[in-house]
This record gives sequence, C-alpha cells and structure tokens, in this order.
Amino acid sequence: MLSVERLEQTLEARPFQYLETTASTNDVAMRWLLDGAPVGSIVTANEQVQGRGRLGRTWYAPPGTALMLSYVLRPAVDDLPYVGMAGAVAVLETIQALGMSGVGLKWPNDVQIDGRKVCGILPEATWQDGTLLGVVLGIGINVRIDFAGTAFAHTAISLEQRVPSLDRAELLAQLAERLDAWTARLSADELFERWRAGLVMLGRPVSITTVTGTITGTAEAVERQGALVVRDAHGVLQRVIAGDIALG
Ligand code: BT5
Repeated sequence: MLSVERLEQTLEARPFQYLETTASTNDVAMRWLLDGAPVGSIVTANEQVQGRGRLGRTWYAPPGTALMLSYVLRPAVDDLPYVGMAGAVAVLETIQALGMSGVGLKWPNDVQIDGRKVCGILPEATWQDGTLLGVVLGIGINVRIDFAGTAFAHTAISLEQRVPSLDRAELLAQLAERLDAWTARLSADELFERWRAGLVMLGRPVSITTVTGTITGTAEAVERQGALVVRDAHGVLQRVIAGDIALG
C-alpha cells in the first residue's frame, strides 16, 4: 500500500507529496518546482487519471497497480540531454537489483523486460525568458497491471509477472536513491556508457517513426548526447534525435 505514513518510512527526510489521485504527477511536480521544491523532491500518486506519454499520448495505469512519480531537478542547460538517460539507467538498475534478467532499454528511454515495456519516462523542462528553471522527470513503472484484454496485452509487462508481492514504497525509495546518484553526475561518461550498454537494438535492423517520416535500416550507434545513428537501405548514415523505434 502506498500511504503518507509508509512513504515517510521509506523516503525518510526526502521532501515528497503523495496524492491518492491526481491528473498527472508531472503537473503537480512542475507547480511545486516553480514554487521552490528542493532538488530531489518527489510527487507520487496511487492513481493518475490523465497520465501522459510523449507527444500527448496516454499513459495507462489503473489505480493501485503502478509506481508513478515525478522527480524534481535543476540541471545545467548543457546537461538536459542526459536527464532522460539518468531516469532510464536508474530504473534499469533498480529492476536489475530485484534479481530480474532480460531487462534492457529501448531507445531512447523505455525500459523493457524480454522486449515488453515495463516503464516509460517523460522529462519535461520549464523555461522563463530563455533560462532553464528546472526539469520534472516523470517515470511510470508497471508493478501489477493486468494487461490481458487491453491494447497492450502483447507489448507491456508488469514487474510482478516476474517477482511477486513488491512493495511500491520500498521500490520508490530504491529508485530515488539511484536517481539522486545519476542526476548528480549527468555529464559523466559512465552514465552514457551504462545507458548505451543497456540499449537492446544496437546492431539490429530497425524502423523508426519520426515526425517527418519513417527511417528503416540498421541501428549502428548512439551519439554522446543520445541521438541514434541508423544506416539506411542506401548505406547512408541518418541521425535521429527523437522517434519511436521498432525492430525492422
Ligand atoms: C512514455 O511515453 O513512455 C512516457 C510515460 C511516462 C509516464 C509517467 S507516469 C508519471 C508521470 N506523469 C505523467 O503524466 N507521465 C509520467 P511514450 O514513449 O510516448 O509511450 C506512450 C505509449 O506507451 C502509449 O501510446 C501506449 O502505446 C504505451 N503505453 C501506455 N501505457 C502503458 C503502460 N502502462 N505500459 C506499457 N506501455 C504503455
């Protein structure tokens, strides 16, 4: 069970807000960030009724079945490309620490178990007059969502399909610790190396849907700031900054 009392035990002195239900934890965290939330503050909820993914997509999580959180940070502008990487690596390590195998990253920042999505990540930055005020790092992890009969029956997975009876408050505390560690070292080569090592599609045939069209080819490499380099059917290298990747 998630509750204020339980989270006070696991998160100890960390500033947090727990909401039984909310539209999106990212929105609450963004307001708190603008209101002076300390770096490392966390907003979490038992239910999110307007959870979102990238490009305004919907994030599906029935009440009580997921870990949904938003983590507040104030990175340097130059470190912005690494915020999502830090989230992905922190989740990857938290899940691996549960003893699970088959955990990997789908470019750019999905976490998968055996090719099925277990976690999505949504960093959102806020600016004023060209100055970066901060970032809210939104993370949704499927803990015990039953996907049978949903649109995600074949593409999503929950942690408890592999490890039974997880304690979300404990999981959140473990993850928060990894987030603290990696967001303190956003520009470290080690973060990039861990992210790259976690990526499952390098060297494989892929197709990537971007806002300007679809690119098919072989995922050859990732650049230091996270762009994907794809060799297309004509042998030409294409650089992709954002998109949705699938095995080709
Ligand atoms: C993401 O977007 O994967 C980012 C999801 C971030 C959710 C967290 S929860 C806390 C915080 N507050 C928010 O409002 N959001 C963040 P994207 O890569 O665009 O993937 C979205 C797509 O994943 C959807 O269009 C579905 O196809 C699929 N999807 C939706 N819910 C899913 C789930 N629970 N598990 C696996 N796939 C899902």
